[in-house]
Amino acid sequence: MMNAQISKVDKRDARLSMAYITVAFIALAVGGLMGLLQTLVRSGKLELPGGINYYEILTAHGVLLGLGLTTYFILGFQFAAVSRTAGTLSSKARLSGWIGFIVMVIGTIFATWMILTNKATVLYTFYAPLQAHFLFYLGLTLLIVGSWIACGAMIATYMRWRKQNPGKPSPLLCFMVVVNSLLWIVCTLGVAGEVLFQLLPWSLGLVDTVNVLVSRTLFWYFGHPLVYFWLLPAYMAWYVIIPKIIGGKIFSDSLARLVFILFLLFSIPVGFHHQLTEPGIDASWKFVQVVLTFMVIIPSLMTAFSMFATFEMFGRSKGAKGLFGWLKKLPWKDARFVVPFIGMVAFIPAGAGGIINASNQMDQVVHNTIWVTGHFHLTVATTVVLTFFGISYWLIPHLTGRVFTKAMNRLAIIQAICWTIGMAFMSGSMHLEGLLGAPRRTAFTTYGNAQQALDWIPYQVAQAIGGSILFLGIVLIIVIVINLAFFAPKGEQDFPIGEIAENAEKTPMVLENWKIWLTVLAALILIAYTVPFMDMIQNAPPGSKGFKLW
Ligand code: HAS
Repeated sequence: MMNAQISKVDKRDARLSMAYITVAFIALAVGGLMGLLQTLVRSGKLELPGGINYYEILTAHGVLLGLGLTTYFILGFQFAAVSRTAGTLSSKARLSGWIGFIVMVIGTIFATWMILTNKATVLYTFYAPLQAHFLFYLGLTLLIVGSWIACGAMIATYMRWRKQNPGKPSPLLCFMVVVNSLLWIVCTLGVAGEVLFQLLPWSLGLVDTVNVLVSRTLFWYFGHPLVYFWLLPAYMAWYVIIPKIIGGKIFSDSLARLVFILFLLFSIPVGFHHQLTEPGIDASWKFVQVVLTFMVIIPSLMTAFSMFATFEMFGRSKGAKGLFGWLKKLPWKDARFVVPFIGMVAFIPAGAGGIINASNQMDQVVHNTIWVTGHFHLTVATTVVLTFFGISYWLIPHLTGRVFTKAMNRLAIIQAICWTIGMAFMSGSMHLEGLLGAPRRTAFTTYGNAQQALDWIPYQVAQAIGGSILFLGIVLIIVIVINLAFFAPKGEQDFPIGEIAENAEKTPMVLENWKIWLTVLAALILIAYTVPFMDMIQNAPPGSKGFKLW
């Protein structure tokens, strides 16, 4: 049921949402510059000036883009989505949103300051035994705590709606925000535990060792659901907003809700698939978590089906003939559709790469190679980020009382073409070079024999070409975003919300029975992690102290 009467985000909520989105694009600009420098260094064509450490800019690139751009944009988008569908935030919820924002910004400043002063050159996964200054870990803790406060405000607004509309399914977009917020809160418990009980005391000198296996397991308990925390806002736009933009209908409300519930259940108990080559974890538990990983592929396949159904239903309604006639009926001149669509198409090879990663035997070939870097530059840096750009083209003018002009629409399509070409060069060559065994996270692949390094140079030059084109794409998106926020003509830009197709099934209320879903989630996490985690504690390396975390 759409709350159709709310058509505009309240100005006060719009300011809150824009604050988060502004920080997101600042992170994109700085983090993107670091990415350009990385590809130039790796091509052997650039020496970093002033003895800047390559791994310092690699850490900045990963933290600012992987954790900064995504988290701030997602929270900004989710606040706008909740306000647009479940009603204007209460003053308490809005205040919590601002408190969360301030806590996150303080944390971001600490973490970025430590990175840029070479006191936290630990990459975005901050694996021990690499150690950062304690302010880096404190900064990350504040970033997460601030995001919890923000998610709490969104969930409280959803609960208010449910109380005001007993027995009715909540607005689909608001339901999706709640699932993504719950997923984020549950999965960040892992990394919060790692930082608070292991890395912070260790970096403060309170303990002198750290149980590395436990720290990595807590990180990857968080690390894979992190990618779905990124993906689900893109899916929100695909399911609820794209149908409206193309002039179609949402294929099925209950399928969309079920997809999100499946992500909530299966995206968390799978972290071992990042640790398949790791000693100290019994292979049978790795097998259990790989099976669960393959479960989490299913909601994406359902999404592919649902998108094709949405497009075809619309095309047929416009008289499309033949197997693919509906493709012609889609709005190919509208950046609000075309840019996320390119993200969808990119997700086909990206997802296939994920399935290769998750396949134990094949992962032995690609693990820790630059293939994995190619994988996530397709998934998060193309599918998710291009969808975020597509959302920005209507969301930013909607929030700032301006319009998305024809000129900006044209520039947005040019930007997406630039992104696609740059990423084809960069991610494509990363995948190929990874298959040749080139390691990831290295300034310059001189590992192994010199001949090998020479073999890899052409791929790194291709990455530098791709990275430079991508950086041009970043300049373009920053120009568009600044224009839409401050210079585009004043006016009303619609916040598109799709309607459910007439013949769609009625939405079963069980999908909003959080007691059931959170109980199943807790059971899956306990099944997947209890025994192997106890194993890590009981058989901790000699000299470990206390609860064997150190
Ligand atoms: Fe991944 C590593 C497995 C999805 C991001 N992944 C990473 C890392 C990142 C990342 C950041 O199992 C590196 C972490 C690090 O630094 O070490 N990944 C998967 C699997 C999926 C997957 C099984 N990954 C993602 C998404 C990400 C992301 C989404 C970010 C947003 N990934 C792994 C594994 C590793 C890994 C291992 C560790 C590797 C190692 O050894 O270290 C699945 O969710 C993928 C399912 C998706 C599909 C595709 C469905 C297609 C759709 C679009 C259809 C197109 C349409 C348009 C409708 C099966 C939905 C119309 C088209 C027309 C042509 C008309």
